[in-house]
Amino acid sequence: MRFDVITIFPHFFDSFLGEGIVRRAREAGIVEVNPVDLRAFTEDRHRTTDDRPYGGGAGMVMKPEPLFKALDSLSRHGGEGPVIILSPRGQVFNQRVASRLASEERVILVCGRYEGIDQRVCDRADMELSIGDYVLSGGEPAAIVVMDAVIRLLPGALGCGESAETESFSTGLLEYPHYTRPREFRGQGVPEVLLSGDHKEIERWRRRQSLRLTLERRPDLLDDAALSPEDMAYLKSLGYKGGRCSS
Ligand code: 9D3
Repeated sequence: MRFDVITIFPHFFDSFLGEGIVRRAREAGIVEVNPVDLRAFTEDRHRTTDDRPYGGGAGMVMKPEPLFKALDSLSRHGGEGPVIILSPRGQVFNQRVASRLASEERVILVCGRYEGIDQRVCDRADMELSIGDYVLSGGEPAAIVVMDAVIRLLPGALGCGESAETESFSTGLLEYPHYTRPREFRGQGVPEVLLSGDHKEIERWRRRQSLRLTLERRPDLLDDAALSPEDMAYLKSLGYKGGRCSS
């Protein structure tokens, strides 16, 4: 798979590309990431990529000409795949979108800066993606989030011990608490059940911890989780009022 990332800060991606899973995936030829310097597609002496908004108002808008030139130059090198603009007004990125993108041969990401991007560029794109409801300084951190989530889904990207969640989060619930050595740390022990060697009991404890945490922190996830009658009984004992078909 190949990502082309159009940006005015091509070096923003250096550490992302140079470390960890992403570095390994690149070295293994599983993914190619090509930061494209938008300023290379400007023609004026100041290499201008933004201008004042028609209609007035605060802030600057990214000019269409350099972005169109960058997109044209990329699509000339073979079929282009979806063009995706990172934008706070886009569809919110999630694991489902990541899975869908992981099946593409090529994706072009456009990182905005300033208040926004000329609408004619948005009209040329296939979709806009946001990574959530908070304000970033530009699309670059969002592009990293999207690429990271997609790359780890590519076959062979993770080591043998690691397993990628394929659809949604694997169980649809938050993870249970993890413990490792030492058995006592600064006066705090480890739940007795985890030391018992009773695998059935351990599994039951972990499931209940997952259910309890999800109910406390992310009750919205319970709507789509696959819950057994035993799960439902446990949740009800904790005061959970929801369940299938509740509206
Ligand atoms: C005043 C309206 N602002 C929108 C919330 C303007 C604005 C703020 C920040 C326009 C662009 C930006 C820069 N953000 C991104 O480019 C961005 C983003 C984000 O801010 N939050 C979540 N996802 C994304 S993806 C790209």
